[in-house]
Amino acid sequence: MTPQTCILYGAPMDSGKRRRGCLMGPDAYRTAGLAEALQGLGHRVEDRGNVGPAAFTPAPHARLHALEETIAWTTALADAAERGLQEGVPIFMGGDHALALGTVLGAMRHADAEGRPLFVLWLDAHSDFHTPATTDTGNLHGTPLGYVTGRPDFDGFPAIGTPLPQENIAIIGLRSVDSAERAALQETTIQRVDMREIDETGIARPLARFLDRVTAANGMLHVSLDVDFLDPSVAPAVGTTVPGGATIREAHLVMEMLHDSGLMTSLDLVELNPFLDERGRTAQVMVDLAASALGRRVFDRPTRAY
Ligand code: 5AB
Ligand code: MN
Ligand code: MN
Ligand code: MN
Repeated sequence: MTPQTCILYGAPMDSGKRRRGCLMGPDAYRTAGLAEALQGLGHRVEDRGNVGPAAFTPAPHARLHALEETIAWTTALADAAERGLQEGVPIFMGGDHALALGTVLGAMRHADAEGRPLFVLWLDAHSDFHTPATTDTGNLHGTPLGYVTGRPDFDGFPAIGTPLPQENIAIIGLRSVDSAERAALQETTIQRVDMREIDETGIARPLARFLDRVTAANGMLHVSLDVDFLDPSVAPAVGTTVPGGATIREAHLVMEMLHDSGLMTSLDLVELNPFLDERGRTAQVMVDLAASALGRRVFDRPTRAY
């Protein structure tokens, strides 16, 4: 296995939705031993501590929750991601999924500078394709894919430059898409893999199809792993559980295939809410999945029960 420089950033962002607790995520990953797990695989690991939002002035807003704070985080995380990518594989320990507004933007800037296309793999029950104008809940953790693809109404957010091409995105694990998102998604070329397709064909085939496209384009690959990609029975610590999610086996297979591909250039671990966890089991599952994406083999898996 090729040793890599893994750069850990805590992103205790909690402004992407109303239910609190994701701000404890980074410490849960540290407690569950993320750095040690990656070091144990032979990687160089640096924990750069926590990122914080740029300065902001909160303003009351009728519909959107914590808009100014979310924009301030987006600015700071885009900078961190762009810098981290110059030095290694940045791994963002979230924090809710609104953090990807920033991390994907930073990855877009970096890929642009490298003259390479960026691809994004979104592992999630949800499509997170809203805009500030279409979200019913006002929770901006449901908007990052809308933002990076250049959908309208992201007033006040950093300008994205050239939008991420739709055909460079795959969303795997879908089983909860709002009607406004569905209507918009159907007009796109985003590769959408729902749980029915996974049940019918397995998860490896659609993933391999996507990874082949990344390879063919010599692309960089940002992976965004939402805890609710997993079934709530194995990953209860998330505010937006949806039954019928990926199993431990499916999730590890995805991570192992990512490692074998050698394509992953940055990673988000998002939506862990340690306040909702059971003796740290969800944090532990997420650490194990990150380790699989960085080279842990099936026979290295601990026998610990989650
Ligand atoms: B997550 C919902 N579509 O817009 C909304 O967890 C849920 O980052 C969004 O995937 C879930 O609020 C956002 C109902
Ligand atoms: Mn999400
Ligand atoms: Mn989700
Ligand atoms: Mn969620």
